Amino acid sequence: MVDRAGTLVRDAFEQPTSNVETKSSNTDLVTETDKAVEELLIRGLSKEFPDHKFIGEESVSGGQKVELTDAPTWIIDPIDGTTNFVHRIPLIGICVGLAIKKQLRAGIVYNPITRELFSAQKGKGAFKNGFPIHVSKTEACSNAVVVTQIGSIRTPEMMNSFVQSFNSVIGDKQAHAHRAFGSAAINMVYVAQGSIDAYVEYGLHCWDIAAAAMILKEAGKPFNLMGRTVLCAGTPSLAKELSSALTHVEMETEGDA
Ligand code: LIP
Repeated sequence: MVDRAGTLVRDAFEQPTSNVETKSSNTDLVTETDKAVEELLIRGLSKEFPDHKFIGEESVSGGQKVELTDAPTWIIDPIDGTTNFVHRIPLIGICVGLAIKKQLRAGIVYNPITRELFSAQKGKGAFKNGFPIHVSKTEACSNAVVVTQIGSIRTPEMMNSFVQSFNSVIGDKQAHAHRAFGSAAINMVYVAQGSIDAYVEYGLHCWDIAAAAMILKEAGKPFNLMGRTVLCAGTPSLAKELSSALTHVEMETEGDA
């Protein structure tokens, strides 16, 4: 099913951009392809699992409540990195996560452009195109490639956090490099495969992170799915050092969590 969704996204990626709409703000984009992919995934999964529930980015934009209950729930972001998709930057992820009793059980992040399929199931490890992946062993910020990302929320608090944290991590601590790939899921699976050492972003939603969080969790990282913040790193000492260098933003949890 994710395969079919991938074909849909790849076909659209090869055509000129059309039908871009904005949602909560001018920096929050959606396309016909986002909606079509979400519909395809929900239709297909409901057929196989009629009792299961769904949290989908575009369904929530259409007015559905974010409700994570004990029921098996598929958490879907049809295209994580919609702005990349709109600008034809090939860093996007079709994200499908499964939570049962509010615990993540499985996750898939598929980049249909690069044909990289990241997957994990609880207790079975994390994989890319079938091969095991692992987080990096980097301990110190001065040896790390760090992703700090700002999303669609550009409040003064958010901007201040981003700029202060950038100065502190990249300037004061002299991290090896700064990157930002424009998709929470891609940032996270890159931590999972050890290409980058750490990633921080505030203001995310559960659909941005659920599938990739499962992949990271398989590397032993605890995760608050509804917390709207990601701070992940290959090692606990890097996470600790980074956390003390960041200007944090307090986020309210999502839904009733
Ligand atoms: C996007 C994220 C991106 C983040 C944006 C947004 P979308 O998701 O993956 O990294 O910075 O705030 O949430 O809207 O492309 O699915």
